[in-house]
Amino acid sequence: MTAEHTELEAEWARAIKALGGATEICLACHVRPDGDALGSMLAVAHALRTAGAAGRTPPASPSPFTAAVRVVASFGDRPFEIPRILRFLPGAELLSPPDRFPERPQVMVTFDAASADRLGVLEPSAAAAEELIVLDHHPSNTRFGTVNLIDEAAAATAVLAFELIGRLGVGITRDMALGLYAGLVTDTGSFKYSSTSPRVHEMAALLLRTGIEPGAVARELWDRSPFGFLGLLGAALGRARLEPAAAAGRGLVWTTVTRADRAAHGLAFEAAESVIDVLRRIDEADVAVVLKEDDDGCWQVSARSKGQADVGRACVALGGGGHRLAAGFTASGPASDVIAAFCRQLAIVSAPAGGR
Ligand SMILES: [Mn+2]
Repeated sequence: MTAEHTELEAEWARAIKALGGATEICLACHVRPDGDALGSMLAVAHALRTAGAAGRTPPASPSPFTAAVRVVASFGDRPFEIPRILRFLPGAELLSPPDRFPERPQVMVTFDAASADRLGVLEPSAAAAEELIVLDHHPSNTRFGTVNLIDEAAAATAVLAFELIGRLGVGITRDMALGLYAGLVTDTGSFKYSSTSPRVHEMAALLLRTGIEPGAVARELWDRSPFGFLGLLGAALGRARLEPAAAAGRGLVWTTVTRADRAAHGLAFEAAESVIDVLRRIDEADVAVVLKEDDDGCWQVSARSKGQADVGRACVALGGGGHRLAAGFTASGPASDVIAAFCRQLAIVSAPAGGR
């Protein structure tokens, strides 16, 4: 057993103890949640409701809870809206808007948030929480909790949420499985990315045994768009640029999705999310970048690498976060300046092509 593993084991014990002693548990995932953030949180919300209720029954049950538990779950977006593609996840009734989130939670758990500012308007609640359990897998995590369950080797936060549910002694139901599976397929790109370990498929197998339908999940997450999306995609792809010299000569392809594009087709911000999946196919570029203009006029920048460039380090240097092959940051100003700044960071973190 490695020292790292022993340390993580001690954190798990602290987490279960803190949860078991709580009468109110407040869950929060990062703003503009993706399938991993919201899916993991909802799965744990379902589990806590089960385990918390079990706390009222005699000690024969494996539940660590000694009293009935109230569960609050939210994320710090105003307006508070569940992203359209995630509305199929069971548990919307378990969510409350951030205004109803306790200002000083007894025990708070965060999901898939690499730093406290990713909690949006719920950041002050995290700072004031008596016990703050951080569940995450981003290498850039700032360890802002009192208990940090951070495993960079985990393919998704859903892997850690699955582990937590197991340690609470709760059996996985179909509702929990849908959330966890959404997290797993979101963060592994439907089992396409190199994070797809044997452990990922083993977990997926256990989830599928609850009867969830993987085809239906994929259709909800990726294979649906209103007709206007084609117009937005056409506009974004039409102004894509290839920068062959970027990323130490490995190439970078980039484009923008503006507010005007979205307004022209009546689309919300999240419609821009899948544009990166087209750009990242391009053979001439190791790196793909999409600048998505949000409703406040800021660029939400998504970056992907095929394996050579470390876009995570470049994004962290620009105030963002993420993984080596998938990361992001926020910026303002002309798009070409933002790309130039990103390319400078990439040059710093990239070894020359052909070298090591
Ligand atoms: Mn994640």
